[in-house]
Amino acid sequence: MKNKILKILKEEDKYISGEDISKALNVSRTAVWKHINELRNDGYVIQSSSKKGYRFLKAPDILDKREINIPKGQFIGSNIRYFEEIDSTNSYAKKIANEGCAHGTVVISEVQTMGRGRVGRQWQSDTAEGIWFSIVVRPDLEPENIQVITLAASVAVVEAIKETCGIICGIKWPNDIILNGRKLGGILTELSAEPGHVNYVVVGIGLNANQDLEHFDYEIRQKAISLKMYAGKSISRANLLGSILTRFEKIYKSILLGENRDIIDKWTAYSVTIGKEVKVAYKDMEYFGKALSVASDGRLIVECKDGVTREISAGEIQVRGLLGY
Ligand code: BTX
Repeated sequence: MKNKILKILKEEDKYISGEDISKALNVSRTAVWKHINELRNDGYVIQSSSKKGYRFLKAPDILDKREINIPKGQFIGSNIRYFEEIDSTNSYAKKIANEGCAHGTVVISEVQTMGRGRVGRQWQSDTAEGIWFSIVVRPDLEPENIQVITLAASVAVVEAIKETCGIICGIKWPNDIILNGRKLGGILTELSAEPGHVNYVVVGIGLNANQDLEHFDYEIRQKAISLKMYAGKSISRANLLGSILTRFEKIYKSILLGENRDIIDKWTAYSVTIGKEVKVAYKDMEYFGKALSVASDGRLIVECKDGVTREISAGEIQVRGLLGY
């Protein structure tokens, strides 16, 4: 009921009397008053006047589904699991994916206590000022073609940041979102597959939104950045998240139609890797070379100094630009 009241207040955008709300929802005025107080306890700012009734003023900065705009018919985010705190949204997403959760389910947490990066690295996400979430999809693709989904997610993120914040970011292959030469975000894609068949893919996205520099652990202070640090003001996390989900769905559908080339062209346009000198570290070997392009399955093509052109897959290899990012 309180969410129905919230919807009415938001749609009205001016004062509406308690009586009108109670009539619209067929509940008593006391019930309306009680639910409005609950909304206030949730952090919503609702003005009241004995003569005019109630007026919606401001939503709290939360990533609750009431604040994220999921257009009708969109499957990504039609099912949201929201937590104030969790160990890792990717770990939880994998658990519910194994239990059969719906395609397109999104797991969001305000805070992660054990946020994970790639290859066992940690992802600092101990504050509700970032955006930490995971998307579960069940694509009808061959397991070796999954890497393009990570590229698709980074394109969705960069385009959504451009749309909602007016900030242009870059992408460092395969999954770093870069702003001003620093790391703004990352993507951790985890896969459950059998030969020839993908059970599910969990796309975990972490983005620094409203942290100040002092918030970051000492070890990453030189390389991390948030949107607020760049823009000088806080951004709406809910708007940005809504935009990422909508864009991701659009790009995801085009991958299923086999339109990988479009995604890769977009990814290349934002890339800060292509055309650069890179160092590829694989097991105990190191190769130096130039990143030429991305193949249609998402592998990075590097022309190495030993004369061999190698196709590199993200899971197995780290690529470092020689001049920082
Ligand atoms: P990555 O392995 O590319 O990056 C991890 C490295 O980035 C760390 O070793 C550290 O140097 C640096 N780092 C850690 N935290 C931050 C931060 N907040 N900002 C900038 N740099 C940082 C990137 O892995 C993939 C990260 C995915 C995170 C999401 S959050 C939602 C989902 N759940 C989960 O556990 N992981 C994903």
